[in-house]
Amino acid sequence: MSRFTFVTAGESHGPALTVTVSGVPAGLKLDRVRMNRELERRQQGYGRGGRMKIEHDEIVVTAGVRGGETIGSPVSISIPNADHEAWKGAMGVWELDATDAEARRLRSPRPGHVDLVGGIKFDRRDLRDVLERASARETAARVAAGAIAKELLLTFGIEIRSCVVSVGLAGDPQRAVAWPEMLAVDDSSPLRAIDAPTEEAMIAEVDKARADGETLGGALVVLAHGLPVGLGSHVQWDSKLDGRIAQAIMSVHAVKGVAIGDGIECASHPGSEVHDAIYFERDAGWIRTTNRAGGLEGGVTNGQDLVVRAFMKPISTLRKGLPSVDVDTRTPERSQWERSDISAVPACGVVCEAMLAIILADAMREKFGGDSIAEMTRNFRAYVDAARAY
Ligand code: EPS
Repeated sequence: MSRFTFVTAGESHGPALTVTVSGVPAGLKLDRVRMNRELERRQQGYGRGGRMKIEHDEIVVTAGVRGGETIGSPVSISIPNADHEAWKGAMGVWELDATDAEARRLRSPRPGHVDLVGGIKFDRRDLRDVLERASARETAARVAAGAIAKELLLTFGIEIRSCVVSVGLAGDPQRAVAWPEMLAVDDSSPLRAIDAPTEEAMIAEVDKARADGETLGGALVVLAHGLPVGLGSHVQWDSKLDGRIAQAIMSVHAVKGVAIGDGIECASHPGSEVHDAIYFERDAGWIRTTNRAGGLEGGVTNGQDLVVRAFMKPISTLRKGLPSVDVDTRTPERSQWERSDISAVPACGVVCEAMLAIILADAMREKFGGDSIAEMTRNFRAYVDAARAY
């Protein structure tokens, strides 16, 4: 199986998160430091909650890697939850402490979260059974899978980065971001914002939200750079890369909108202002001077930077709660608050990078196949040479 796919397991306060990635070719050298750095990036951001002070997420590889190199079998990674120690009574795998479990029971569902519908659907009276899996902690496992995808893409000179363009009312959700600007974003800045003055305004927004017991969403941009022409396909609905990317990004917790390139703005402009004119130059080959399409035409990469914009709603766990109902008594009750983030837009950006990396790694596997990196590289080079000669 040469497609790049993954499956995660794990509850937020259970023993560990795990992810199994299949379709990784043999011979891919993995950089453990770089992979752990991805997990660390996900934990950062002004406005994160107390949990991030407890966890120091690190990958424990349990399968598919030998001597730092993949061997073609599924790669399995676990990320232990340090906080499980404090939650053993309520989240033990084989035994529960009745008092602890009752104290940590979730009875008043959070509007906007899956608590209530998950409780009804899976017939769980303790909504914690739903909360635990729905928590955005699961994204640590996705970032681990994404880290493998990034390692694979890097072998072919493809890089992925993200930045935050708005938090609450600060910044501009539609701000265009070009690759050189993206490279200038300070990865260790509080919100990984596109520019410093906007970042200050974003920090002020988070402070105000904290004081008000509120939460905030925002918008982020993810770019992929160095892609070949021809990933994805126009011939069938589910092979179109834009659709696959939208699904992957939309599946990230709290993301409620996805756009490729100028996808939202172009709806209100005439065609001549939306499409990217095509030129041919002897040395450069097929080129464009604009990238409003965001690197995809007909669901196929055109060699320009892939531009994905994601819009995140405010996290539904508010300190001041929201109108809800106690599922036992069915009487009005504020939704339960437990430790959460005020805003997590930069972390969401890291998760979106991972999801985009996974979709692109899958598209690369689909196009170039091979069981080893060497074989995949031979196929890649032959195709790139042929495409250049077109
Ligand atoms: C998160 C871990 C969680 C939350 C957050 C993200 O840990 P805890 O519930 O122990 O505080 O901080 O989850 C949510 C925002 C959510 O809605 O569940 C993480 O590792 O990213």
